[in-house]
Amino acid sequence: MFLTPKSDALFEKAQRLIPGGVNSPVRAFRSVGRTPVFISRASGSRLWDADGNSYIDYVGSWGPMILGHAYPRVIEAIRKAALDGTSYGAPTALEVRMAELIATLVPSMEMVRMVNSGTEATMSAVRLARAFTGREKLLKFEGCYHGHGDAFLIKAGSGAMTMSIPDSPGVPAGTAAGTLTAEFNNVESVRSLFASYRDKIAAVIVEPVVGNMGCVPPDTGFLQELRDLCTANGAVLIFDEVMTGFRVARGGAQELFGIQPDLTTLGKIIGGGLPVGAYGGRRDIMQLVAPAGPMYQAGTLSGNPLAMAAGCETLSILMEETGIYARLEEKSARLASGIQRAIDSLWLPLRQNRVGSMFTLFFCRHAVRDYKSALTADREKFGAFFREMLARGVYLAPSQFEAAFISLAHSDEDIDATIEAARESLKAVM
Ligand code: KE4
Repeated sequence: MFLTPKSDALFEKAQRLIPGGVNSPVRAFRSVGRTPVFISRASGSRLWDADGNSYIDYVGSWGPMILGHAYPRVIEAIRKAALDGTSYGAPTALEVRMAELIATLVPSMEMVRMVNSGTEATMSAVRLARAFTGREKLLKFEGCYHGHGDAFLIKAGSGAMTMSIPDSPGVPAGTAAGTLTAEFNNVESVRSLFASYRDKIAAVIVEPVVGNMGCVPPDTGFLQELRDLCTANGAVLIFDEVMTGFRVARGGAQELFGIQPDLTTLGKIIGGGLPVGAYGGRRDIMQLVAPAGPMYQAGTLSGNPLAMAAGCETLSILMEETGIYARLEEKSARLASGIQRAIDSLWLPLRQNRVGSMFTLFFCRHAVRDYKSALTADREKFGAFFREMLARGVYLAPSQFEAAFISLAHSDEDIDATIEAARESLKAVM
């Protein structure tokens, strides 16, 4: 019997003090029909909850933990940095090192500014694109999530989609009017918006591989079409690689698909689990950012030494160790083919989408390639599957509209145990 009395008591208390008992909505497990487990520690591929239950973790803090939890070199880097103090509010050599690593691994990012979250990165990148072009409209895609900035909470994905509040109250009508929405993988929907708003669109922002309506890859040629349309219309192309950066390839989705955006936003992996975001790109655009230029953006803890130490160590490992992405691909392919065998043996109407080590199992019989098709998934069935897997010691992303992640720490035994748990869980719910 899978019991979580300590988590339940903690959640009871948390709800009196924290909205919904959590500090980020999707953690509340609301769409998967049970209360959350409270995590007490993590190591490698595993989490332990307050009741001592252990789980094979496929959330990885929503992407950052590509090396696995508590990776020794990263922990040591944080420990050493902390002995020299935790924050100075002044420039440090570590920030220069981080900028060098990013520029080396993502060559389109000629200059970069560190911030403290993916939301800050995307908000700043859009303000910069508006400053650079003198235009106001932002074009985003239904089901894509770029953080909780006002301009993005229009048909947003991730937790907003999970909770069916893709258009949040509190966003001023004027702000919402500044955001145009197109359909992912439908270049005609983009072309027609450019035809209607040609010289008013400052930027197109896209998750080059969507993680936030569940994992949805771009159709062949779609990203190139976006690149061409932005170039032809003088709009800034922003790749939101907060999730895909250093995840789907060492150089992110822009390396994988060979597309050069004008600006890129990063987060998650570049912090090694500490709060970090970044935006960067073409030098002629980035030179507008204060104090080099007039576009204002600032942050007390931007470039925090502990976060830089964790991030630099993580990126250094990803850069130094050969074969990391091949090993990640082997692990991911092993898991996907094992789950596919379970699906096929049970004749189930399920779909898997995967790009590298990010994936989603959709509870629907048709291909999921955009917001509309993602919405056809059976959330009840996904919730039941999630609960069955959790009880079998497998911690999936608690929403049908999220991506799950594999780390270097996931062993063959972890993966084979996950496949067996999936087979039993699918039998139990379908
Ligand atoms: P943060 O502000 O949460 O650091 O980053 C926002 C963000 C921006 N862009 C993309 C592509 C993202 O995936 C995110 C955040 N991702 C979600 C998971 N889908 C964070 C999890 C959460 O909201 O708790």
